[in-house]
Amino acid sequence: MPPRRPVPLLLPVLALALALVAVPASAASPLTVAQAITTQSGTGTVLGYIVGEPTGTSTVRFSGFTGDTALALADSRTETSPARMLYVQVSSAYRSSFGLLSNPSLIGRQLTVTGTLTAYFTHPGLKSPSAMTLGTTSTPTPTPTASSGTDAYYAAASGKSGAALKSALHTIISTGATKLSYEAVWDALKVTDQDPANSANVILLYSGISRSKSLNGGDPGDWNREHVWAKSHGDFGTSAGPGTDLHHLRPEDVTINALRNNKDFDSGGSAVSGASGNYTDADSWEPRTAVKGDVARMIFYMAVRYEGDDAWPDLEVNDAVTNGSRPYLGRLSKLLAWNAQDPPDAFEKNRNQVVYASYQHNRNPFIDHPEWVSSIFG
Ligand SMILES: [Ca+2]
Ligand SMILES: [Ca+2]
Repeated sequence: MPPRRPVPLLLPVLALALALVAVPASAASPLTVAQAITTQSGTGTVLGYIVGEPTGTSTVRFSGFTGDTALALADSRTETSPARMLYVQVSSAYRSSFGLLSNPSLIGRQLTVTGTLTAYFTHPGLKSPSAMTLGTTSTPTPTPTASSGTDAYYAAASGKSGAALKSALHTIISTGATKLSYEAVWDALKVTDQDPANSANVILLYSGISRSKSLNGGDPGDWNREHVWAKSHGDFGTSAGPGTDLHHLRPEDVTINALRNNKDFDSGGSAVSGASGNYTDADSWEPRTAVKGDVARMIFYMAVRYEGDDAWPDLEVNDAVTNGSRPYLGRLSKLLAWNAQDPPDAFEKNRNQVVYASYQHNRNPFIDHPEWVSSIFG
């Protein structure tokens, strides 16, 4: 090839010209939240994740929102430090679409906002927005950053295995966890289990049916709150604690929920009418293939979360299907196999993140690290 002499000369010139153009053109390349925090002057466009509702200079509400007038943006969906958040004023024109009281499911969504970069609540902020646009997806893409983003959360478990890992995880997921009321679980499930294809609906766990959020209740055709760890196994009821723990509560059709009853999990039985792919016999329930791993990881979470060091029984997994009201749930060998055959997907990962960021502020470690199941229970 002949040498193309002008190109090497032009490239630095072009790069310089682009740099000069790009700096003031904030619309072309939005600021990160970190950049916006240090650039508190003029008009700017910022891209970040909606993580909460500012209530003071150094306080942000992550659930139970009380107003539509302000939201907090961060560069990470899992950010909990207000110091790394930008406080955004939601002016009246935007409140019905972007206020968190009216739209709690916006937590975790990406937002692009243009406005005046100036203090709000005596905190780095953005006021008088002239444009607000949501990102295109509410489901975090399962990128490597999703797991590397939780490294700090699991730091105390680093390098551990077996009983030591279980103990470390128990401390991590119990410390500072928020307990919901049973009533609050209704609204939470409408967010955690929202149908990604229809924001008016939730996905029912066993049946896989997409059903209107407004059909929550106790009548046939309604959906209700299924305790995947059956609440009679330890008899923990529905006061704030294991009976209201979102990590194992899922929407399910009232009739299907009653059929599952308090059975342990195992393979086999007759096909369940109204819940395709599920099987049941006198003493066990086999969930559909797509949620077998989800069920297993919920059960393993419960066994680690509840260790008998609080007001609640020590829940444990065993290989039986005749546990009745004892604080055990089986069958371990099947749950281990299901965890391996059905790894976490985007829906399950998103759910874990929403429970963490918006409600309980604890995670299911086995969704972030399914390999820890065999280390502890294998
Ligand atoms: Ca699954
Ligand atoms: Ca336990």
